[in-house]
Amino acid sequence: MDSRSALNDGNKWHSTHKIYGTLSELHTARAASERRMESLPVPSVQAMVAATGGAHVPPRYLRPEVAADAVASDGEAAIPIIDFERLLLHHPEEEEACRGESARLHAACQEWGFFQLINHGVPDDVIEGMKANIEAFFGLPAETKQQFAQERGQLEGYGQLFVVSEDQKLDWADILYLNTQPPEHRNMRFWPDKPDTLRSALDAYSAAVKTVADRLLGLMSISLGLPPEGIASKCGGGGIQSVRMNYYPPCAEAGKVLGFSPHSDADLLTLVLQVNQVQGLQVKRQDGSWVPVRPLEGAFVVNVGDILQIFTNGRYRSVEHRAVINAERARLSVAAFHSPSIHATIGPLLTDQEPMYKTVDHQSFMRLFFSAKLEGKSFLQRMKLNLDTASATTTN
Ligand SMILES: O=C(O)CCC(=O)C(=O)O
Repeated sequence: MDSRSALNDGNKWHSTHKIYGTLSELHTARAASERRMESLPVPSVQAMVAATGGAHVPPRYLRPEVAADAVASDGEAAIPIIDFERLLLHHPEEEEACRGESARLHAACQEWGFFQLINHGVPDDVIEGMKANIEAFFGLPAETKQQFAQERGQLEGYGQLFVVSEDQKLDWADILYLNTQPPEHRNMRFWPDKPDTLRSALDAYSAAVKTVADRLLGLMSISLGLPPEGIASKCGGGGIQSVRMNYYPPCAEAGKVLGFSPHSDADLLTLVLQVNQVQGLQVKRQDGSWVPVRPLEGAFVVNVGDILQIFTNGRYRSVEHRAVINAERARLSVAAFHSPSIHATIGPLLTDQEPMYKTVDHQSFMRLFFSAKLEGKSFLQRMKLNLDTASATTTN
């Protein structure tokens, strides 16, 4: 997930037609692009649960297919754990430890697309400040939260994302979605001033997390055989960040709903903070089963996004994930999405193999992403080149 206030500048068609493969792709892309980037308004799930006690689940939230999914049991499989401090070791006698950790990071991005990052250096008070403020925000009365509700034609604010039709199934969650970095991309209209420390807590948190993401991208560049600034140099100067704060209320029929539909993230790199240690995030394995993430206290869950998969021409994997619901306890998480500037071009930057993906401008990429409902990795599929016709139809 990712949005840019810079994208919300009306419904202009940008001159990207050269980079789409076929006429029908061009028409599909144009139709998506001309749609407004917005999500249809839906009721607050938290308010619904408060009113009904959560015993009744309206049909729009029921997902009977979830019951048949295979979920790995405790101890069966786990996403790798990466130690950030070890990645940064630089004394000669520490070289081996550093090299070993870098190899583990590279393997995690290729095999899992996910890892937990420990010893990341973001101060405890910054993390605790973020957690306390977001818990306090979702604890406010419904009418107070509504003061920061999304408005038609844009994505930021309190509400939901990816709701594009009246009959689509809905996620059992409420969110607060904001552009956070650089500061000039912020729309303070949607930044809650209640609790009164939320703005400063999010400001400190978003800056600290962006620093970690940028350093990880530098280390990944080296692992990929690029100069340290290899990925950053394709980001159009600094890159951008948005933050999605998720509140998943408990549900008496937890096994029949989903907090977050299966999806992959559109960005380069996502860093997720598990706010209250209630388990819920699950990662899809190649055999189709789901592996629950058991959050480590103080760690970030990091995942590769679609843009990094495209940049690395498929070497790093953007993996499908979802959030399930707890029957008794609310769950909260804070996901920070890191993307290139909106003026960047999205396409493979590793050139030692034939390109597997189209090259498009970031603005068109995001419009396509936000104008459809979440459906696993179907969005990334649409970015794939048909290699048989690639040379005739693209400018890669
Ligand atoms: O709630 C979570 O742990 C995951 C959230 C997520 O996937 C997202 O916000 O993109």
